[in-house]
Amino acid sequence: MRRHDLGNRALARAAFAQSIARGLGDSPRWLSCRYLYDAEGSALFEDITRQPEYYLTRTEDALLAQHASRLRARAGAATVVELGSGSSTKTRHVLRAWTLDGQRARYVPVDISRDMLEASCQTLEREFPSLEVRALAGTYEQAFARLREFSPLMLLFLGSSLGNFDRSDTAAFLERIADSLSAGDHLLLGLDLVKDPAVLEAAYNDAAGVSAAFTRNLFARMNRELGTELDLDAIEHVAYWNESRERIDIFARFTREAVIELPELDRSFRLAAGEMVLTEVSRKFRIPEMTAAAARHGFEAVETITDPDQAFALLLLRRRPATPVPSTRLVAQRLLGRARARTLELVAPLTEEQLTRQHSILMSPIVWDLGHIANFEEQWIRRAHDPDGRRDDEARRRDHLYDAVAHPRATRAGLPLLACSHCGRYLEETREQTLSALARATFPAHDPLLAGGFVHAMLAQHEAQHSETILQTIQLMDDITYEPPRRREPPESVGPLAAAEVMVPAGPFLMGTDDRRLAYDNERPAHEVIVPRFRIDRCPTTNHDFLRFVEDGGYRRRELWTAEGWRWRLDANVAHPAQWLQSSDGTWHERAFGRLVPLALDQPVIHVCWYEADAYARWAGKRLPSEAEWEKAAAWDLERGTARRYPWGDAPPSPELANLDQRTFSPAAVGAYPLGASYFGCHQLLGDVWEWTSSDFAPYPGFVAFPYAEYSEVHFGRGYKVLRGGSWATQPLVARNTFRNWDLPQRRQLFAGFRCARDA
Ligand code: AVI
Repeated sequence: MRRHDLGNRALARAAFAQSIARGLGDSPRWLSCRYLYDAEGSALFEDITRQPEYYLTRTEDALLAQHASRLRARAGAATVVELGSGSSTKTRHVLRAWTLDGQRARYVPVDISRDMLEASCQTLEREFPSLEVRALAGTYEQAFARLREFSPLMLLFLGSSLGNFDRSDTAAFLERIADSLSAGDHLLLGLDLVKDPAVLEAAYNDAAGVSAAFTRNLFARMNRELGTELDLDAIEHVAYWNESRERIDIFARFTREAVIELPELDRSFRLAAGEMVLTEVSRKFRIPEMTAAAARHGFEAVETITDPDQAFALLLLRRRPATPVPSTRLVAQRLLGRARARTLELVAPLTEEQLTRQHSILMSPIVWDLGHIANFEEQWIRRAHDPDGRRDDEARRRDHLYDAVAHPRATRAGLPLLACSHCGRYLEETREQTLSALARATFPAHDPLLAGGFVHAMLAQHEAQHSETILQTIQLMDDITYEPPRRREPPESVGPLAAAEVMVPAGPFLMGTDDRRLAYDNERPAHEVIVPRFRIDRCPTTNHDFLRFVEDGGYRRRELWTAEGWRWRLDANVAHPAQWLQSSDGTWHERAFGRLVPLALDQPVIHVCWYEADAYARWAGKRLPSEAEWEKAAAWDLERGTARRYPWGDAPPSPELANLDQRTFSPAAVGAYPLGASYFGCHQLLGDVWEWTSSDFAPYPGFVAFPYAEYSEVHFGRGYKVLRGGSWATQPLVARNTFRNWDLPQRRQLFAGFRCARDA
């Protein structure tokens, strides 16, 4: 946790600037309430809690004083963990009850401010001699990963702080808490209740003007930390009851035009006179709705405590035993079933001849891919379930025939491959054996092949990857118009994006993953990488951009190419991307699955090799991103200090988020997936086109080959370049921020494009 401590001043400043750019770049504009609480803001908030109109803290404090021992009786001698502990004042009532008569107890305050934690730890240990204090400095999200260590526990989230999230964030927050707690752990929420709007509005518009000073301090903080020169006298505090959303909305209203410059991000925002920026929401709760929401996230209500005026509530919840997740067996069956259905669907329109012929020396005949899928499955199921089982000669012959290392792609057509019908039977029979082994399988934690269904997920991923290879082969067939059984139009672009690039600040991030269920060995282990500040394009390079390079003589200008790139360019004798064609009247078309279509200028360029991407980047005065830069731009949430599984978060891919899953048969226009943007605001990082990076394929520090060296290890240091992100032809099962693909720099058959980066 310490490593990503946002207490580091430079990092905290960068996160603040980034957050402002995210909020002011949005419509309507907002600013994150996280940043209201610097030292000055926290002091002002303490002052708010003492104002006569602000009843919340007083009421909650009285409820805790009166009912702490009851809570102790209900929750048992659990460790008390508190989110956003601040100075831990209200918590003293709880700690008093927990340490009554010298009972030993443990308190784990979580706060972003290390200074605050150190000060309050010392005082608390002095005040409560039988209390062990274990502070966690970091964001809530970082703390969630550690909660299991402290179970049985009672997690406190007091002060109605849950009200400062908007509705979707509340649900996500509850879900994350539920995931991090163990069955039987408790959650104590302090909740301000819906009441007379006049009382509520007064609480956020105190007569002494402290609330106004609190809002204004956000801009004073910008002036202090980011060097903006805002006139604070021209900023008004506006807070009123939003009836339909049952919350107080708090705005900063600019009485004069103002400009917020963020030079480190190359961003500048003009705020018009009269413009209001949302700085905070403070939602008010109804107990039945809240207990229902908690129930949806796996909590049962244990106790509800309110004051006589029903102004405020303490809601004690208990984590129910996790609802049984679909069993490992069921998941394995589903993954394997889906991958197989897709393979068969994709090859269904092809004739025997098309399946058997070698269409390009770069690709296998498709029957080889099919036989290899079956053989790979046959071998791994045997290794997982019957490692000592004997292989007869026939089986060994099959193993040799479909050995990808022994037979390079160009030679595979010459092998005595199974005919299509035999191959179909081989796939079917192998799958029957797999499913019957699966029906009897256990998944012992000590067996890395079987634990969590690893080997079955690996087989499904392997087949999913081959389905993309098969699509590459079909794209290279010159005698067919391929009509897929199912096709979907991608969404339309929401229009040009405001900035062409985003700035990613310097600092550490966690690259890779420790996941052992789905991730490949080359994605492991998660490790800290420090990347200097850089700029990266918000979208992949489009056909429009690439055409400008072509028309500017990009393929003729030696100075734009590396020595090897130029050699390739001369040998291959190319002057445009692999599937482009120019008509005699000068117009450009693109060949896609046997169809000639006008070149779609707003789509990412596709079927370019690394050399072409590299030359383009040089022409544009940029460079390709390293894979660490790509992954940071895709995965890192600077404010939470955690990595996302997908650019948009942890929710699985869907057709609104990314162009994946072999349905569109083409990249989508840039700007078509605003909901899929990453924390830093990059679009279309997953799906559409694989993106070439500047990096050579190499192991991460601490890499261990598993379960076989031929997947990754034998390819390290062999001149392969890494691609990231996945294309429209990638199945969601193999699309994630940490996934690494690789190929030689001259290869153009991949559904690959790129985006550029540059130093900042
Ligand atoms: C911290 N939080 C629960 C306060 C509230 O009431 O929503 C923040 C606050 N903002 C203005 N006044 C109080």
